Amino acid sequence: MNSVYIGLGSNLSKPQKQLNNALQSLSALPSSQLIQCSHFYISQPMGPKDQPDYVNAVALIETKLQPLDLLKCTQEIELLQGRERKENRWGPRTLDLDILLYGNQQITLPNLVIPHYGLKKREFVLYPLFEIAQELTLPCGEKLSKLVDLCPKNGLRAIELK
Ligand code: ROI
Repeated sequence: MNSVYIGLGSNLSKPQKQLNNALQSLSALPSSQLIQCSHFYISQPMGPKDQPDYVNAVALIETKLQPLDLLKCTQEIELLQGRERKENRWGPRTLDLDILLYGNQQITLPNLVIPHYGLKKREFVLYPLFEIAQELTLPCGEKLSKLVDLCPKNGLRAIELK
């Protein structure tokens, strides 16, 4: 089994519902188990500001799926939840699933780079990840706690559970 952290993000079509649906789908992946998910967080859009705030979270799964098979599955979930190909790179989206970390592996393929390139700088990835993995050290040897200390929160806040 491999421990894999997945970043979830949405800012269209009821973002919290999108994340809940995605977690449901992740929990149903073959040869996998959903172990944990962070709180949901409201975050300011990175990129153009003329789009709604995002809801972000990070989930931990244990899986026997190989990285590219897992990528195929996460892309399928994105498409099932109305992700459109025409969405521009920095524009709003119904669902983003990013494979952030796959065990301690470093992977560089044309369609898959792990650790995810945004991981070290993005508050909406670092803080939810830190919530569920306080002792984590990245494959490059850097401590997650150090990266979090260096990263401004930018107004990021956990959504209150009702
Ligand atoms: N901004 C935030 N806050 N959260 C995201 O998940 C997110 N995803 C994106 C871009 C457009 C870069 N901005 C984001 O893809």
